[in-house]
Amino acid sequence: MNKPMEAARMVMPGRQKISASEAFVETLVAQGVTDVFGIVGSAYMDALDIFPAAGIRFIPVAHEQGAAHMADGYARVTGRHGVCIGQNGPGITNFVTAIAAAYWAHSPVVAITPETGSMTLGLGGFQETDQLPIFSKITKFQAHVNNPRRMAELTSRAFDRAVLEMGPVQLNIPRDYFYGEYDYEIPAPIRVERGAGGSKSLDAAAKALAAAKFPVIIAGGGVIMSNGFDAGVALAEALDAPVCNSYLHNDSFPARHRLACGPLGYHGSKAAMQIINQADVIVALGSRLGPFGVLPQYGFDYWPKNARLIQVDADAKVLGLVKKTDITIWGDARDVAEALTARLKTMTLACHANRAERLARAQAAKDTWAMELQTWNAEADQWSQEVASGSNYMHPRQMLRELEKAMPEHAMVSTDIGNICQVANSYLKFNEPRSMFGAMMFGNCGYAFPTMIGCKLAAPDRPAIAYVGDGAWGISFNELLTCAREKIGVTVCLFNNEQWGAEKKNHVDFYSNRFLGVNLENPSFAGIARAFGCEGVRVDRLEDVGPALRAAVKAQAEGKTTVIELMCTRELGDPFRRDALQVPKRVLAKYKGYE
Ligand SMILES: Cc1ncc(C[n+]2csc(CCOP(=O)(O)OP(=O)(O)O)c2C)c(N)n1
Ligand SMILES: [Mg+2]
Repeated sequence: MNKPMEAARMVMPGRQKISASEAFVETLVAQGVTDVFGIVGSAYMDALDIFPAAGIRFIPVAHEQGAAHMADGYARVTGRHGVCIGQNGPGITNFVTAIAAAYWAHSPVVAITPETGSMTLGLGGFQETDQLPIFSKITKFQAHVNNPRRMAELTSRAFDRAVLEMGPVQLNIPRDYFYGEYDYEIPAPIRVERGAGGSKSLDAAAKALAAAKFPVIIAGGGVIMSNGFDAGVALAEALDAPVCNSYLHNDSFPARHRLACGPLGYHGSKAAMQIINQADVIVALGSRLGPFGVLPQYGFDYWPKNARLIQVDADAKVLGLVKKTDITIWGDARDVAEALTARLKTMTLACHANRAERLARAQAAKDTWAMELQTWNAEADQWSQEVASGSNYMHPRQMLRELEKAMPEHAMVSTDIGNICQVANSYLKFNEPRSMFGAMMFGNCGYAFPTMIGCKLAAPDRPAIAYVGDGAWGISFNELLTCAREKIGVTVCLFNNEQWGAEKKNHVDFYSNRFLGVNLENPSFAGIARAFGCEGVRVDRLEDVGPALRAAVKAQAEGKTTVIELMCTRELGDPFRRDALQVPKRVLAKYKGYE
């Protein structure tokens, strides 16, 4: 750190009379904030004005939803807070979708929401809405600064709670409370050691594992959030237990490790499903076992009926919520993994006796799945075959394989919500944590691109790649402006199949191909990218996919964002919500035929 920056990052000592804006900004500094995403607004301009002097970069974006997604990506890469701010009223309501997404990504985002002035509250003035209820179900904590004298205290508490509870928080500040001078002391951040949970439950878990004949580990998001990647590997090696990634956490265990089986869940690894199906004891390490992530796949209800389940999570509220547990550990995934490994080292393990046979079975499942993927070039259903047969474009699976082959080391990849993005789950493999950024369970189209911009800002030396469908791109491409203006280099793999494919698949499967609102007529997205001051290339041949990705990643070093517009056939993989859709039944005569 250079000298002026060091001075900027020195927090005011002791108790002093300073302005409320200064107290706010000093608290951000104390909490380690160096980057804030948002759109400029008069509501907080008094504080914004002094961000540079505090060593805080303000990243102006195109849409506040983008700002909050960027904060989410930033937080998920660093494990530190991601921070976003906006104008009271519309600037704040624009955050909502992205904060809901951050909630289900367990991401410590701090949404700073200046609100209408306290002296006009309720009068229906300019840009007024009740900002607390809107976020009440999508934040872990809401701090409302009810008196400017409490600015530092409540700002600090919001930041503390975001990491304590691992989720977004709201800091609501009436805009007039940025003014005035009061006595403040800047609180030191509170960070707790979580620990491994109770020793009785750890002993019971170790005992169950020692007796297990076929233990299998599910490495969840908690492994990543607790920085427990290596501890997870050590536990797996102590048992020689195969490891499945939980849904959309393909970066929770190294893919190249001999015990790795790949992800469970939608378009996950068939090998992982076959292997966990044989388990007699499962350790769900840092996973809430979300219902969508454990649904039957490929027509296979793989969850073993008689296995004993040891669930470990730092959030007590998710323990036993979805799957009945036999042993329940309220603890930090890393600490629990270490505590279990230490116990197992002193015990005789039944699963060591049949190690060779177990691992051979697991390897066979992995080899079969790898071979199946290798030869799975196109979707086999009738509709997919018809639409693909007349097309010169790429089969999505073949294209995804080319991307997989060209994927650089240390890559960060975000995935959006869409059919091709979900099929990609089978082709995304990582060897280090904090590398995969799925849209998680809120499932909003438009997640991947802004999130990856936040990731890139937090980890500028890592290749940053967003997987986005053409429909979802329409929701999010405005942030190309941010990339061009701020010289942020990311790579967009834009899957152009000229349709909202994931929803169209439901029309095919349930609505007799009555297509409504799913076909897209697109402009040249590569051309639009260039018009925005970014790079744009259109690729419609498999052999060009890898070189295009490599060139685009290289351009990131110069702060250049590239949109690789990948032209795909309209074929579609398995649908998202087979579990939730029913064959339509019509009663009224006027709706006959709509069956
Ligand atoms: C904000 C939002 N709106 C609507 C949906 C419903 N939805 C889920 S997937 C999908 C289609 C995505 O299309 P596209 O991005 O083109 O990807 P594709 O399925 O074609 O690969 C839609 C509309 C959603 N998940 N999020
Ligand atoms: Mg599409």
